[in-house]
Amino acid sequence: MKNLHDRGVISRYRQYLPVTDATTVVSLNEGSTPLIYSPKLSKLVGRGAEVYVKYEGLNPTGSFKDRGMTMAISKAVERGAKAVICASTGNTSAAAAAYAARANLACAVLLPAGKIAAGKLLQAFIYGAKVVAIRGNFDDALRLVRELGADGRFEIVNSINPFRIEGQKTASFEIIEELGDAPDIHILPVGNAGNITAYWQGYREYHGLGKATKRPRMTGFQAAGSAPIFLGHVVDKPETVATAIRIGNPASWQGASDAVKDSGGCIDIVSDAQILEAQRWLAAEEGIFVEPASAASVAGLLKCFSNDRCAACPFHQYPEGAKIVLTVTGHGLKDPEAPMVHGFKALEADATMDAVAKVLGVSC
Ligand code: AN7
Repeated sequence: MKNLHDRGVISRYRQYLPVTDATTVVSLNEGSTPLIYSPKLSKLVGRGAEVYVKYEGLNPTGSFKDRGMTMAISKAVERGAKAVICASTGNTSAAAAAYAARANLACAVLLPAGKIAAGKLLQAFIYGAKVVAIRGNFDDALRLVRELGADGRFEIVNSINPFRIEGQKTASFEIIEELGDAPDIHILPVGNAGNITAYWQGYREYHGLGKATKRPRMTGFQAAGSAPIFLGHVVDKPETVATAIRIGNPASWQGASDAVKDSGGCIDIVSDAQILEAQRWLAAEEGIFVEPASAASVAGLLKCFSNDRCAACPFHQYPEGAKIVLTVTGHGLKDPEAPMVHGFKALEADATMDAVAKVLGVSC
């Protein structure tokens, strides 16, 4: 039978992942996402720099979570699990529900009530998960998931499951293969901090194998109202328009701190206004539509070239011709509401050439 999984991250990177012949691969052909050159961001950085956007919104469920979920669900099947569970700000639940559906596993998702973008909530429903809206935030939901998963009835597929991190590190492999080396600086949004931990692991592994001559400075951006790592303390009531990263007590806090410290990077913050403006800018200037949390990467890079950059900003000193990669983690269509702050409105016209020409400001 044709191997339907021959394009997923497990089949592509099998030798670097903890899978065996006993692992039944559950895949939707995730990964291999485009690394898109950004002329305008490259110009902003100057000095011959090349800036690339790793467009993770083009994964099967529209976010980077699919890379980790193919691993977590494949391993859950291998271990004989019958049901999986996760807490989520939306994207993890979408991915868990999809991969669980494919593997015939039951899936329960605990979501902060009223704080999930419309597209993500719809995904959990349509893929057939049991959706529980928690009267609390993501951190409350994750605490409950840890308790519910403790006795083995459910396999936890949050990023506290180490297989998730293993799968997500494959994004670094792809970047190194595509650029021929690691970039100098890598920028990404930070919420529960699993992804920055995973990228750093991937970069270290490929560097250790001689596939890269260097490792990038890992630079993470949190939303200003949900910035526990930046502030150095838990945030009890996290708030941000970027609901995906509305997290006050990240599970992989230590991993993020290590990545930043070991790589000479930093964790900084961007405001909701900066996030929404960067989201619009990336769509309107480069044709790349990402969700608000993902735009934190772009807002972060723009901040690095403003008067407001942080003391540890890697752009205080960077080499000529530097290569910079920004991960944009999720697709813009997941959250059709947040960008409407811009007040987009159609021009209206009667169905005549004259009327259309008039609103377009052209003559016919
Ligand atoms: C689009 O889905 O935590 O720092 O439960 O959906 O690895 O948490 C999502 C996180 C960035 C932050 N961008 O990544 C969840 C969840 C998007 C996201 C992040 C998330 P981590």
